[in-house]
Amino acid sequence: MSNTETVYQSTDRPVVGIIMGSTSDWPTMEHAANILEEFGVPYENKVVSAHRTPELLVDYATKAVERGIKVIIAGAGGAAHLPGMTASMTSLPVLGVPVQSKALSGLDSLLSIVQMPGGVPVQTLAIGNAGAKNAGLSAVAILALGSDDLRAKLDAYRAKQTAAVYDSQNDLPV
Ligand code: RP5
Repeated sequence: MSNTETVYQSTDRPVVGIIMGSTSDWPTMEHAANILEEFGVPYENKVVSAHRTPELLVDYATKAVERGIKVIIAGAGGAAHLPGMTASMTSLPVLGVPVQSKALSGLDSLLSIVQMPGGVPVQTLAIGNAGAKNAGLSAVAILALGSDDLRAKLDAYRAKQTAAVYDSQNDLPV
C-alpha cells in the first residue's frame, strides 16, 4: 500500500485542496467537488485570492504539503493568477480551471493560466464547468497512481460513461 492509499483510506483529512479566487467561482468549482464527492476523496474548498488575500495564498501554498494535500485544484477568472502563483510556491500538482468571466467569456482566464513559463507547470483545463469536472477527474487519476481502489472506481466510471453513449443511440430517430 502506498502513502497515498494510506492517506486516502484512513483519514477524513483532505488530500485535494480546491481553491478559488472568489465565492462567485463556486458554481463552476462545485463541479470538481462533485466528482471528488462521488469518488469518496476527502477534499476542502477555500476562497484564496491572489490579489485580495495574497498573504493567505502564500500561507496556503507553502503549508499544503505538510497539511497532507496531494493535489491542488485552483480556479479563477479574469486576471487569473491564482493557479500560477500557487504553483510557484509548491511542487504539488496544480490543476488550473479557467472560470468563465463576464467580460471576455473566460478567454482572459484561460490565457492567464495556461501561459506559464517553463519550469513552473500548471495543468490547465478547459474553460468553465467541463474544466472543473475534468480537474476533479484528473485529481482522481493522480491519486489512483497510488490506490488500486481508486483506479477500479475510475475505470468503472469511464466504462459506465461509454455504455451510456452506446445506449443513447436508441434515443435517435431511425
Ligand atoms: C477573480 O475575479 C475571481 O476568481 C473571480 O472569477 C473574478 C471575479 O471575482 P468577484 O468580483 O466576483 O469576487 O479573482
